[in-house]
Amino acid sequence: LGQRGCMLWFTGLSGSGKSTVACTLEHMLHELGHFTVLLDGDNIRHGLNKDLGFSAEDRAENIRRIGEVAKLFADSGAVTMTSFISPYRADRDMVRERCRPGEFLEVHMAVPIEVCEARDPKGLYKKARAGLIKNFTGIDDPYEAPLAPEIAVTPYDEEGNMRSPRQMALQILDTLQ
Ligand code: GGZ
Repeated sequence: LGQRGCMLWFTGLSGSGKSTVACTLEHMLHELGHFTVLLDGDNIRHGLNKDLGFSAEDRAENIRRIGEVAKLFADSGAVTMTSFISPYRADRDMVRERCRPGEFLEVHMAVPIEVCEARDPKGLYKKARAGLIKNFTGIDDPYEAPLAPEIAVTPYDEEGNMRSPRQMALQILDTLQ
């Protein structure tokens, strides 16, 4: 952490908890006096990127623009968190290559699809299974998991208990500090 700002790039399936954990972590960082920015679907896909859909090309452009915006904030000293599926390794690596060494930290929400689908908070998996949503990540569209993420967040602890969003955020904070 420190004064320089950085980018915490959350990646994972729909329903993996990216936004919930990023939001929890943002509150913790605030408490510690850090300047933070959180970019997610609500403030990006409904605004800057509302012209983009979910084809591979549009997802790539979505991630490219988010990367550029995130870099502006990170270079201004903010701990910048992004919460997007970002399913393609090449798209994430492109953002990483635009960053200073150590600026880009990939946070993999390593939650199995079975768990995400069982949660299905917005009923999107159900719709995708029924063919009502096409190209849904994990169902009929790919998700390329990071090969060497700086931080991997797993949904269960060593005893097999489900971790809370707070515990997951603390795990990330520990790694950062
Ligand atoms: C995946 C989709 C799709 C398709 C709509 N595939 O759970 P959510 O609702 O809130 O998060 C998903 C969000 C994914 O947008 P991203 O900008 O994160 O995607 S990417 O990084 O791949 O560009 C989901 C909803 O949008 N959604 N259609 N086909 N998720």
